[in-house]
Amino acid sequence: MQLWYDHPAEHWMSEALPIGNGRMGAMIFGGVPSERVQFNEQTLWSGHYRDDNRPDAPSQLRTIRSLLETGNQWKEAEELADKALTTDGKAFGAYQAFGDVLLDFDSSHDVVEDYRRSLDLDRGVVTVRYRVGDVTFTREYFASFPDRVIVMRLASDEPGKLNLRVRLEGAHRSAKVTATNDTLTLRGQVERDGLNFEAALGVRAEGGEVRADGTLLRISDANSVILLLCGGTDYKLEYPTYRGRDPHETVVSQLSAASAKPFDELLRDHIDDYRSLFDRVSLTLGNDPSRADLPTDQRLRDGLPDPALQAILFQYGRYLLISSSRPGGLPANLQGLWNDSNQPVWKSDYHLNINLQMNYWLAEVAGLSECAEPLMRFTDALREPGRKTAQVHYGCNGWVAHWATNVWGKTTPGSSVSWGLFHGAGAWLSQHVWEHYAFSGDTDYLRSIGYPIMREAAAFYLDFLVETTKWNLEPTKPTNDPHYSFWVPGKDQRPYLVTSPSVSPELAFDYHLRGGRAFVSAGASMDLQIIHDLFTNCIEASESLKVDEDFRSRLVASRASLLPPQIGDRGQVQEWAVDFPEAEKHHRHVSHLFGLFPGRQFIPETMPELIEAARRTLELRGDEGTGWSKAWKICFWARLRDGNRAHKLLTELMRPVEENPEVRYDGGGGVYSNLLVAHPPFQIDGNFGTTAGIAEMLLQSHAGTVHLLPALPDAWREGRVTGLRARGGYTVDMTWREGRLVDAAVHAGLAGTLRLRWPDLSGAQPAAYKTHTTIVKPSDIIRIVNGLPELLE
Ligand code: FUC
Repeated sequence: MQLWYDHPAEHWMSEALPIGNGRMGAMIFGGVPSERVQFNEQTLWSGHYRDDNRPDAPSQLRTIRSLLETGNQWKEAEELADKALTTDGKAFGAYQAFGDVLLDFDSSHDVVEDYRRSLDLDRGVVTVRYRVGDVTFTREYFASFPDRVIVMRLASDEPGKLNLRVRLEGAHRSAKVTATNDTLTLRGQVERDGLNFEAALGVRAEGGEVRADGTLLRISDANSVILLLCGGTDYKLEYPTYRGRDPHETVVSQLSAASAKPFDELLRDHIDDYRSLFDRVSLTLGNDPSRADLPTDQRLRDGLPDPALQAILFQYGRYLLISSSRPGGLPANLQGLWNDSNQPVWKSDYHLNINLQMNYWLAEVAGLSECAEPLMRFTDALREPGRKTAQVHYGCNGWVAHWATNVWGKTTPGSSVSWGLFHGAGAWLSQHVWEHYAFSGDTDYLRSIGYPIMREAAAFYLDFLVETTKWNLEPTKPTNDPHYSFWVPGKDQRPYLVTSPSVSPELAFDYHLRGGRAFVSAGASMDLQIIHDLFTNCIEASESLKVDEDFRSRLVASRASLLPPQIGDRGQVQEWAVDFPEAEKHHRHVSHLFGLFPGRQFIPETMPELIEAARRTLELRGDEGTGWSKAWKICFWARLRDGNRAHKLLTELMRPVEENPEVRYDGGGGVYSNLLVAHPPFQIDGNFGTTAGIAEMLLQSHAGTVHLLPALPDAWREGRVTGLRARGGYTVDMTWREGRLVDAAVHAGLAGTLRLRWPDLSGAQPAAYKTHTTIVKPSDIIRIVNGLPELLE
């Protein structure tokens, strides 16, 4: 399975091909006669930790809440919140570029033929091949997780043909390069007393000569050349200094260890490691060999039905996660770990109001559970600063985090309440912690790591939630216009628990009484759905662990009092507790459907009204959006079991987008020719979310049932998938033809009760399902052949 092109990349964002080992990443241009390999190391950030919690916040919080309670004082509440709760974000910093490896070949490479640049997803290797006269030159590039280096090999099929200069350039003013006989070293410090960084490039030639010339290396008449790149910083994920040891010793020792290995061994160890993850899942959609022979960018531009290209995009998401998120490292940021700028868009940070979470939606279901380890560790490390923010900022127990974070433990609100006041991030991250257990059944993990994180996130909301008892429940003015009545939760006027203040990520509402537009209210639906999910997960976790009975009872009681999702005048799920119209009808966030996906609150079998309202919400929002927004909508429609609509969104997401660094919020989503998803600009959540969406079309397991092919589109007439994972420890293989499941094997990894659901073969409309329930033990295999289940032991 390959991405391939018949020309070198000109543009970093849209054409270069990414490699990575979960620490370092590189973008390969494949240029001739000059090659640029732009590289990163994921800890290289500007900024630093700063305690910007505001001790004055709790007293103002009381006033903000009372303004929200009295009704129709949205603007006043928002203005005060903007003054009293926000922080200036001065120390936030940004993910940084590290540098470039530059190779300048001699002038014989000015004209080349039979050029091919490819990324082999089956091996995790980029290859560039071309011919100069009768001589074929081949370059291979990969990033090795076991050896912690980026490896490049240049070779020709005739001896002595490689003549080139090798340079190393840093992306910071302070970066200095020094050369010894066969190594270039780059060292510097991020501006304003920031992190120290060091990278080393070791060069080994077979035949010919390598010699230092000032700050570069000259290679003459070599048969082949191996370049090994490694780099690091003195960053450490540890509150509050976030500083560790100087990188020098580690860089030197990693380079010398890798240098001691022959190329073939480095390659073999890389492929073994990579395939141990990648090979777990296979996906075949359609089989038109004529399209596979075309360059990837042409396949995209053609815009023809190309299910096999959709399968490549699915696997590419898995490739990108394996490349950017490995145990011991940091999680994938907004650009994974690829970044060529010191002022990247949104600082290439960790946005927590959808983006970081979306990066990991695929991890468990697509067989890459280990790749989520960085997210778990990162979440765990946010607890300590988050605990302080909960206490100082809100006077609450537990831990809290807001709209975005960095590598410096930022947990306070941002500089504007409009986007920066979203406080559900810690609770939302805790969902991933739970999912890791739901898929693996790993009780030790749950006890020692998962449950403490979740429990503390829940403790925050037990304190933070407010009761609506003393609120103004009456319409402020007798009128039929629902926007005049301030508070009509549940229309039954019983007291509910809500968050206050509260925002629905990045979207304002219009209010009619006194007229105006605001972001801040109480009880935005997303908050309450996230809390519902968190409390449910905590309740189930504490039951599994047989701990914390009292705490569990509190959660059960509070969950029952949360304001439930409301259905508004247009038949939609309300985004806010009041049925406000949204300031932007087609806004990219669809926060109020959290309970549909990634949550598990909206279930077709038990909540048909809410499901219908969710459908209506999506119709009103429309299918357009940024890359990640469209990916989310694929997931939503999959959960609504509408495979054709999910497929429509997938097809639209695969429209080719030209590189343009400007941010577009409306309708610009698509893919670049290197298949990175465009927000625009490039933002990797769209890739990860798409892989998750495709998995969700094929298999679901969030509601206690393993549901096979819940949203198979007509366009995927036949196909096969192996290795998808379902909650409860199952691994699922399926083959379908003519849109019908012909064979499935569900492998049990744990003891339990398997509830299976799959589409009825009759093709009835609306879809009918068959079900089967059975007790399983580890290594049991349940097969469904021609619509009938059998147990293979
Ligand atoms: C969220 C989105 C933006 C962008 C940013 C990184 O705030 O609303 O579209 O994706 O994250």
